[in-house]
Amino acid sequence: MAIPLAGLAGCGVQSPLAPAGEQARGIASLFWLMIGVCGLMYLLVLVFLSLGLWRSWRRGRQNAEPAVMPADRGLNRTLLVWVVLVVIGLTVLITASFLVDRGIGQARARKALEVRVTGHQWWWRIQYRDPGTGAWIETANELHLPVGQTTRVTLASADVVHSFWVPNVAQKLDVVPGLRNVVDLTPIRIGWFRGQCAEFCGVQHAHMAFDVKIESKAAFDRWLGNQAKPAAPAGDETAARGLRILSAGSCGSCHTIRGTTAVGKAGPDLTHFATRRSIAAGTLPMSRGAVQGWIVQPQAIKPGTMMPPTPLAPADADAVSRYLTGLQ
Ligand code: HEC
Ligand SMILES: [Cu+2]
Repeated sequence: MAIPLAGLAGCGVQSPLAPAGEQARGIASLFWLMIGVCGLMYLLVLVFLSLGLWRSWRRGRQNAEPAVMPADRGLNRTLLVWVVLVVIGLTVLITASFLVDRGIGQARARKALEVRVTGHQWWWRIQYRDPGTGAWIETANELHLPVGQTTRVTLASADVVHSFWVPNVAQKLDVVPGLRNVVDLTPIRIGWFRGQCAEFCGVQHAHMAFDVKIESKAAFDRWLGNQAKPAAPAGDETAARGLRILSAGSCGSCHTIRGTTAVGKAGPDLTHFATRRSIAAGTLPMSRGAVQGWIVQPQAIKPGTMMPPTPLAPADADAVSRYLTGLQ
């Protein structure tokens, strides 16, 4: 029932009305219940209002006196029915909202996959706890979730207040400096979705999105296993030259590419950059041309971003993009 409406709104991949998570499903059912109860009350008010207007209009035409007496028993009875209706409606809403909240809280008791997400102006650092070794595996701007299993996300901020929200999967939660907030995500449907920072955090707030992939447990394990590995070696001579340019330049002071000399922490981990679907927190689709444009002129694509422009000769930008798009 909910899904076609969300489809009409044209935003199925970033919509709380097209649930792909246990938590979002509860919230969506609460939404429809509220629409139902409040819509019914609204209709009732309109019906009685029209009736009243119509009666007074008719009376005006007949030049009759107002028919309502101060001690009108009918009026008292109607008011009583109305009060009872309002109380029942509010009780239904309060009970439902309490139950949905309890339902969302239940996931906290389950064993879960641990993920840390850190909000930065204007991108997301994402770290997975390796279930085998307990080590943290770092990536950025793309969250993978195994379907049918709870993932517990601990939120932190490196600078200002952000808000972590994957509308299709769960409720939104603020990302506050100095505070560790925790949200549980239990996906129920496979697919690509979109998360978005939901708290204004500076000029590029709108470009602080992330891709979310819900996949089977096997596909997720494969993905995580690959993310845990060091970077792939350069595939050809151009890529090797790209790696040399990258290592000689400033890139490595801000970015980590595990297995190379790049160990910076100020920007996204690029070890498996090419496995991502988009560039710069959902701003550009992943392609060689977009990577080149981003490296040379990030300020033109995302004005104010914390990455400085790097003046590279076209052939050098081409080589660097060749290397980066080979980082599977
Ligand atoms: C001063 C630190 C700094 C330097 C130097 C720097 N970057 Fe960045 N880089 C960043 C930050 C911060 C971001 C995230 C920007 C955003 O999305 O708003 C970023 C984003 C990126 C991305 C997109 C990553 C993603 O996950 O979408 C790529 C690719 C990249 N940088 C490559 C480079 C290369 C290549 C160089 C060297 C030519 C370089 N960077 C130099 C800080 C830096
Ligand atoms: Cu933000």
